[in-house]
Amino acid sequence: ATTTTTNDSTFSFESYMHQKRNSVNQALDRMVSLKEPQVIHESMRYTLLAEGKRVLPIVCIAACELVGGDESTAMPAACAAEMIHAMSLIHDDLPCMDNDDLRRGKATNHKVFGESIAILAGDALLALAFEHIATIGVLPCKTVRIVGELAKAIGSEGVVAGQVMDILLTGVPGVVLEQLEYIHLHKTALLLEASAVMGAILGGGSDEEVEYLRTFARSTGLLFQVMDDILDVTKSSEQLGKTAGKDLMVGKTTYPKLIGLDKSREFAEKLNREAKEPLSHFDTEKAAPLVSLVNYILNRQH
Ligand code: GRG
Repeated sequence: ATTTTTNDSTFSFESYMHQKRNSVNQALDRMVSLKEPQVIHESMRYTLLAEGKRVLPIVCIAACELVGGDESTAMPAACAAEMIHAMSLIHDDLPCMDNDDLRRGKATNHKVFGESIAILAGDALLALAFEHIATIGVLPCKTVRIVGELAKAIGSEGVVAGQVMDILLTGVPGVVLEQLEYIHLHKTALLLEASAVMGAILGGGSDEEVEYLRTFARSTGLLFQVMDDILDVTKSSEQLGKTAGKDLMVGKTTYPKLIGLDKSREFAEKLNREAKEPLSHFDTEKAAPLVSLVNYILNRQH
């Protein structure tokens, strides 16, 4: 088991993740109950409640706890981040985007509910995310700040921008490192950043603490994608004869393709250090969950 030893205690990351995942799953279940029209709520629940790592909500909650807040204060924003993540997965899988058949170990949303309902389920999850944040019951100035952070992170200069660049550059020869980094930063890192920042704001963190958590999450988000690219190659070569990974998919640029496996691993190490540095400004024991999360991303095998 992965454990992080701090001054006088040992922190168990597995049990922390397990406990947080359970409370997030329960909150999500409550927030999107089955009501009329039945089919749209079924479709929303189908992807949202399917098994996922829940990295975004856990980072939101852990950031809130790190600055002295508690889990329940962060929960609406944590669930909002997961709702937006789920809606982006539903839309990303559509035939007009990545045209995927499988997600979270199940048939994709549009395969089960049809394209119209899948698009609408994504739209409704996006709206619901902001509804939950708006009714959070904290000081209005905090609500306004986190609404702004989240909206900026996902709009046409955020996740959407990343997806647009991904579409425009897929299949184009000569994609450069800066373009690949732009895609990963926007598609993946900015929503993680918003999750951490929302948690820190809700937990009452100072501006300095909020910025430390922003830097942590940005580097962690990039690290997640670099590791994904590396795993794709290592998994593909392990599974010779089986279906090749995404890396071998026509037209997709990845870090190992651009700079090779060794340099990709070096880059991951650099991001690992950059993710942990801002956490060194907090109490070691309190920062253990987020430090362990970085280790988990760095060491995950699937
Ligand atoms: C956000 C307004 C808005 C629109 C969406 C379709 C689209 C625009 C963007 C695509 C975003 C996308 C699919 C990014 C990839 C993010 C990512 C890291 C997915 C994999 O996440 P995991 O591995 O999945 O954490 P689980 O299932 O564990 O949650």
